[in-house]
Amino acid sequence: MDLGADRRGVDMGPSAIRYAGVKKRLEMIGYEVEDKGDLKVATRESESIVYPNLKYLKQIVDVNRALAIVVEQEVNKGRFPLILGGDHSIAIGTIAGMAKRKKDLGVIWFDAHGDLNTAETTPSGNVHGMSLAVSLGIGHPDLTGIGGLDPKIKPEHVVIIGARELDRGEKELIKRIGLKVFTMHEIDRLGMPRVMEEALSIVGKGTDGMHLSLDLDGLDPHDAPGVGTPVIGGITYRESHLAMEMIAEANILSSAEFVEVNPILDIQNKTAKVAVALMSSAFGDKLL
Ligand code: 5AB
Ligand code: MN
Ligand code: MN
Ligand code: MN
Repeated sequence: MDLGADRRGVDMGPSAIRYAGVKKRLEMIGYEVEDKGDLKVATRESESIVYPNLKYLKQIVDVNRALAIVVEQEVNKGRFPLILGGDHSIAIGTIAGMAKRKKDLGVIWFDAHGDLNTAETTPSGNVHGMSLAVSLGIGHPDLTGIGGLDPKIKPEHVVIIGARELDRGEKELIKRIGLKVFTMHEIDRLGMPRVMEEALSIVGKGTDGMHLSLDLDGLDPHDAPGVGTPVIGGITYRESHLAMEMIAEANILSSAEFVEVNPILDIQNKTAKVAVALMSSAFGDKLL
């Protein structure tokens, strides 16, 4: 889906990731992979914007309701849900589905952005900049109500990694609810190993599972050029690999999504290939 963003093209992200060989790569390291195909998404050209500060609200709600149901069903079968995006608004459905089974879900939000806006604070009206707030129970009731009325995750179980472009309202919210954010500043100062140690200890404390929500724009645009909202000064390819390897070692991952891959802006499918490489590390692939 790309209805949650202004820039067109992330709806083709899942195709690009499939083309980059995600299934084969995961099978190579020993997983049995079932591709459930794409969810049905309304066509932008046949829809119109009703609320300028919540663009395509209804269409996004529909997709995320459907997503939450599939995610829950797959977890109930004992499977690991891996969601490919698509704009980041799909995290709403993924996390709502997981929350049905995990009452204390930890979340690593790997992103240049906070995705903590609401209809009141958004500078763009784009729902992909609101999905973390929604999962925390903050935002429009049509969004926060997906998969039940309760907040799906608690602030003390969430960390953001890679932030370098936060809006004013997002900064205020972070302070108000006490969210742990490892900005690029902390990554520069502490280094990725320390940041991941601290992050994993937070998301592993008092939790019954962990979700990785990886927005490819968390990486530096040099390494991941095919994203809708690039921000310079990001996490390197090697640092992001280390982060994934440390996630694999922690052995607490229970779901993951890789989002915001934009093939239109990409260079020879590089960003989709990076996404697949990171997935394989997060799933335990080792160099030796
Ligand atoms: B993404 C911005 N904060 O709300 C907004 O790519 C950008 O899922 C949001 O992280 C970027 O429109 C959303 C300016
Ligand atoms: Mn982002
Ligand atoms: Mn807890
Ligand atoms: Mn995002």
